[in-house]
Amino acid sequence: MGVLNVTPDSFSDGGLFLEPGPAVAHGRRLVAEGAAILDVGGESTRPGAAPVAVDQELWRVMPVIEGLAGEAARISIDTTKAAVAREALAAGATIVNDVSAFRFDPDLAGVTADAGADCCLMHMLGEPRTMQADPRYDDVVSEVRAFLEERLAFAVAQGIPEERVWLDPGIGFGKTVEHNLELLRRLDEIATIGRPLVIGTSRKSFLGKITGRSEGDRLPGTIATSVLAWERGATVFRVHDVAPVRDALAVALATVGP
Ligand code: PMM
Repeated sequence: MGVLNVTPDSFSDGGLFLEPGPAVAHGRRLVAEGAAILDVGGESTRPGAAPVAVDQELWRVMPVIEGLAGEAARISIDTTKAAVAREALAAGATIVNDVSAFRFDPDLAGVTADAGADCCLMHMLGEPRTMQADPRYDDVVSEVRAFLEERLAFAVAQGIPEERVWLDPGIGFGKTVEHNLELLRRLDEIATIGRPLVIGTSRKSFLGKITGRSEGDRLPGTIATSVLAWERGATVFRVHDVAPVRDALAVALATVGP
């Protein structure tokens, strides 16, 4: 899953692809690099980020989705808003990636169900504005696991078939470095829920805290964590650098015996 942020303020690619032309070109590049999914987002979820109005978000993402609708990759809309998902799905998106796991907009699950779309439900402690202010858990893995099971049940109750739900522990969303590492260490416990597991470590700040590297130099950490996550059950990898992560995963996969 290649990251395509059409935002002025996302932490590593904010402002790079605000115009539809460069954003669509970048999406095509990610497909050429081997992305099976393009995750298009118009609202930054970085810690402390301010919410974006529906109109503004639509204005950012719709030309990009329309421009990429014919490409050889599925399009996922990274939004918490039903109104944005509705338009995106009508224009060709087939996956709803909601970092709030249907908590922020009561209508988003219904829109997803009606469209017959797949969805990715992610764990976040609270909301982006406040999530990194002293996050605490008794046991981060069992709490994230219980949350994801509860949101999966909610989605099914709202009419989304279980087979259409993917889950994501939400690396960096209301978590300290230790919480992120514990989730990666014990990711197999979350995989036992039995739904496809999405993981997004790409260029995130915990990699910088470990290596001392800035955002553009965190690819080795992204690769290491993606391969470890694959070994522990992840099957969808949300990354900025598609080609190198794909190569790393291809090599990891080749080590599995016949
Ligand atoms: N991370 C970000 C945004 N959306 N969605 C999912 N499912 N999982 C993630 O880890 C995730 C996400 C933040 O990263 P960005 O600013 O690079 O988009």
